[in-house]
Amino acid sequence: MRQKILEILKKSTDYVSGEYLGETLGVSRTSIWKAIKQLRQEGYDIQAVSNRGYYLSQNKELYNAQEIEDGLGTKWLGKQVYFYKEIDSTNACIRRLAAEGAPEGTLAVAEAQSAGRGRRGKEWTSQEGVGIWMSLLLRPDISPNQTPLLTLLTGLAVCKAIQKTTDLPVKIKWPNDILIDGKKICGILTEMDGEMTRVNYVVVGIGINVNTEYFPEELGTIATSLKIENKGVTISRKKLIQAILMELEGYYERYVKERDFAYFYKEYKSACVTIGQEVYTLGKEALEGKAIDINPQGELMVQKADGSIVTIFSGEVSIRPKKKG
Ligand code: BT5
Repeated sequence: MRQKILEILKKSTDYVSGEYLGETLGVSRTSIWKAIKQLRQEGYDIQAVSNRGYYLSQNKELYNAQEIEDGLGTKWLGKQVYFYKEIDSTNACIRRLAAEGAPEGTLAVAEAQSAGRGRRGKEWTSQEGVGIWMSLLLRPDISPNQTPLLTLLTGLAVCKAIQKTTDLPVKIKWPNDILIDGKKICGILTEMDGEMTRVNYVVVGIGINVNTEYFPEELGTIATSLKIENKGVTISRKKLIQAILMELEGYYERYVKERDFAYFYKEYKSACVTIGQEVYTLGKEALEGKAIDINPQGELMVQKADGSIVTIFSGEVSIRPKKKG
């Protein structure tokens, strides 16, 4: 009933009487008043004036499950939303929901994360109220070694959605970062649960600095937010989530159907900032060279100083800053 009341109030430019609401929804005026009180507790700014009724002020945008579901144009992705004021990590949350049998497309969103993480246990700073911290549950019928491609598709979807919503010059740093002018605004963490040859489920975690104004010192030079880059103009998190889900649903359906990254790699390449740069990786298989291309399998091709070409399927690649002067 709360949802129906909200729908009516959102459409109306004037007060709506309790009597009208009661009649339309087939309930008593007391039930309407109780529902209104609950909506107010959830943060909706509803004014009540005797003899006139109820009026919803829509100056302040709310961010909750209902608002994300409202106006979401997808067929199945994000149709079941779990929303938390604070959670450890939305990726961990989706794992728990997946273990309980949650359906494909389930979305977890949090205002804040107390243990947001990046790859290999690195910390992901998830300040309250200013970012998109969300994870999706996918159950693709693909082999485990194809799952890194889901990171690339997600990156592409996020990039497209930001471009459509803001016009900002976003680029992808292969494989999982989205940057503006070299600074990170989004990271993607894809985790898989499965066996050697079978995927049980995949969790796609997306962290976006949307309306962040200040970063902790250690991120100051490497991170930025859409708001900072957008001349201080606040960006709607719910609209951005809806745009991302729309883009991603399209890419994912195509990928799972065709099982081929070749359909996307040209688009990915044109959004990718890594190509043409000097790059290096650390760790056991450390290497350095020039990123010369991305192949139709989504792998990064790196040419070493001796001219040989190595392909990297997934992992951490750093871009060597250009020398000044
Ligand atoms: C990532 O890891 O970039 C993946 C981040 C995924 C976060 C989402 S939020 C929702 C979901 N739930 C989770 O718990 N995680 C996902 P990686 O490439 O390993 O980058 C981690 C590094 O990024 C850190 O070591 C910092 O240097 C930097 N970093 C941390 N917080 C950041 C932020 N808010 N903005 C930009 N950079 C950040």
